Amino acid sequence: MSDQLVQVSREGQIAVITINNPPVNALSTDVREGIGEAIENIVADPQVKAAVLIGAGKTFVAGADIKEFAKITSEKPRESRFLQMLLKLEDCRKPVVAAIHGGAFGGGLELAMAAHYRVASPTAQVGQPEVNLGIIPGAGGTQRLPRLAGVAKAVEMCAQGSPVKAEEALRWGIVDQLIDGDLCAGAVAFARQIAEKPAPKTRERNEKLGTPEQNAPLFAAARENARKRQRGMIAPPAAIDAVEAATTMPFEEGCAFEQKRFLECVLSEQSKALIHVFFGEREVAKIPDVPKETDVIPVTTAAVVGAGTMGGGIAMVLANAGIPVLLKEVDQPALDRGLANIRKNYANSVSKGRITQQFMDERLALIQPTLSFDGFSSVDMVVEAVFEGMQLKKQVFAELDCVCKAGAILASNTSTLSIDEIALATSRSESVIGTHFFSPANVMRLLEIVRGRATSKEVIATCMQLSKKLGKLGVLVGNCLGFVGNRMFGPYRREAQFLVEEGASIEAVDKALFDFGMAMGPLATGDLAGLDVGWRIRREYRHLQAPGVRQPFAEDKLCEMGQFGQKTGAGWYKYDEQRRASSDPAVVVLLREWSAQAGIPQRSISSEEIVDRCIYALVNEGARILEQGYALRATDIDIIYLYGYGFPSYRGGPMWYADRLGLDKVYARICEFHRQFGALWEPAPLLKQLVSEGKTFAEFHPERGAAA
Ligand code: T1G
Repeated sequence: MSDQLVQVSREGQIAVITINNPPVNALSTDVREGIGEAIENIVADPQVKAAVLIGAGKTFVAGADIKEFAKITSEKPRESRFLQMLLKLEDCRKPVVAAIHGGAFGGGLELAMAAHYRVASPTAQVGQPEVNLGIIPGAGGTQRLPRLAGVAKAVEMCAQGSPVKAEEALRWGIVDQLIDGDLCAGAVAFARQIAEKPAPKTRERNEKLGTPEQNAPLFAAARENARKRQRGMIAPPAAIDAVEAATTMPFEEGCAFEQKRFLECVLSEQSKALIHVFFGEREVAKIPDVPKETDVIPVTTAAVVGAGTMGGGIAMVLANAGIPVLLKEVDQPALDRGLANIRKNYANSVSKGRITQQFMDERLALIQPTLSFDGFSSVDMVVEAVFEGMQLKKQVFAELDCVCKAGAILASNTSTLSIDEIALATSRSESVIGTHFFSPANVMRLLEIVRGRATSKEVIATCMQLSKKLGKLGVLVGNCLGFVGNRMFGPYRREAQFLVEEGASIEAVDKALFDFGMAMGPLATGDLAGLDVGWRIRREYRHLQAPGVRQPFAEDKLCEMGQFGQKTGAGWYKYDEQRRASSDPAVVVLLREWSAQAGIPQRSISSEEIVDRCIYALVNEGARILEQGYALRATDIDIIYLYGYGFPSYRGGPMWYADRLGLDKVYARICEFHRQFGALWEPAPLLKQLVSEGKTFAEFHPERGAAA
């Protein structure tokens, strides 16, 4: 087996060891053994003077086989066979050159660093992304990288997990040379040059490890940065500790320290959650009834109707992907406002060094403002982003139906309204789909793609594929009120309001969810998004509310007072010019009055109850969405909540979180709330069913024929 995965060929006196484990040459047990055997063979072969280690296919090595982590069951230190293989490679007396193309990530970079030299194609990337999986490098990465690149760069790469481009890797001494053109030929030529030279061992290169005095501020800054930017995650601090160990311990001891921290992390709930997210991000792209080979419609030109906050952001997303886009508004002042906003956003990114002025100018040139539908007849796709009202949207779609060419995709950025009803305004429902971007559209990664009853598979396949090109994570959902994300967010924010009406303070509710790991508390999130958005929708759908069922009143009352949140300088909190929030005593007083008028007894409420009511409200509604088939998998809901609603990635998403807690425990708590608060907390039938079957959301797959 290993000999297919690792092949050895010869270029004269240079052995070429090729790792061939598609699609990303993951270092499975067999691959690792194959490399070990190859090293033994070249050592034993007198003809061989040096060797090249290279990956077949699109990349060098994407790291350890993540699927194998599930086999690790105890923290008992174990002799890492991978570490041993790397020591054997490093001790090989014939120099080995790692030739990197695509990516050398995690164990892939550790393998390359155990080699004696590293060359790379200019487009290659290297990195230690393990923290994104809730772990740390486990095969000497935290010990060899600081010896090659210095402590500062190593701690940044291991704690933040971001990839480094080849040019920068060369600058930091991680790679020794960039090879243009044929990488293998270039690497063999390089190997010939160094064949007679001594084989430098990375583990013996201590000159870049610095002194405790030099390193102390570095590690302090790295820990502070991790505390702020990777709040709640255990792997980044562990990675910093391991790199620090490299500066205070001999190599072998440093590796043992790293191994111990690696095992702690890989057995943690956080790592299981983040690995679920890793594979989930890839699984959401798979639509059971829309196979990979489904025809897609080329989208080389586009148009956006509405240059408001969302329309402008969507136009930027399309332009950033190199797609020329018409941006239509109803009048010049509105168009000017939209364009000014776009320019401001780009200028902001230029000032922060995220993009170049040239990139900004090129993108702006792709955005063509217009006040008419001229030119719409030739575009491949239109995204409508006008005000959230059914009448207006149907009017726009009726106009698009007249002006757009046959086969053009007609998409709506609605965040709640029925795609099927919007499609009725056209003669081509099969071309109508929902593309729900999240604000700010040019920043948020999530794209909720809403399948209408008649939407064709080609249109679905096209939008799923296009989402990747736009740098978005496309998740396909069914057409129900609020789709998946907002439909679940309703009960979540409902409970947050109820808790305040029952006596919890605004700050306590937001703090409890923030401490749970949400990017922002539910009430502050309302102020950011604008309380009036939900208010308008509640008023439009008041007729659907079940009579006699308790409804939150606080936000409606704030909106009736014109307090829509940040955009009006006051909502749940009051805001200064820099939009910094502070508590608003006037709102606190009003809340108590409103609760008294509503006859709601006040009580002190624990943060545990606050979290349970908000998060379990998400889970219960998620279960309904699954059983009704508006989401393909529980994983899809998790990915939506991570990338659209700031749910902590290290908890895996609401459905995964519930599965790990134990659905029986979640169900029992929801039954308790049902008894205490009534019909709104009726447990979802699916939850009850899975508990009775001892199953999890992860094991549940809505039968085909459901809406999503
Ligand atoms: N293990 C197992 N499967 C993997 C994998 C891996 N390391 N990397 C990718 N896959 C699968 C993936 O699920 C998908 O499967 C297919 O390959 C193509 O991937 C010892 C402990 C390299 C940038 O974190 O970031 O090393 O969906 O769709 O967009 O210290 O894959 O087709 O069935 O992502 O071109 C550290 C993980 C591991 C890098 C390519 N390494 N991979 O992106 O393709 S821990 C990583 C990636 C470790 C050591 C430690 C990306 C990629 P399917 P894809 P892509």
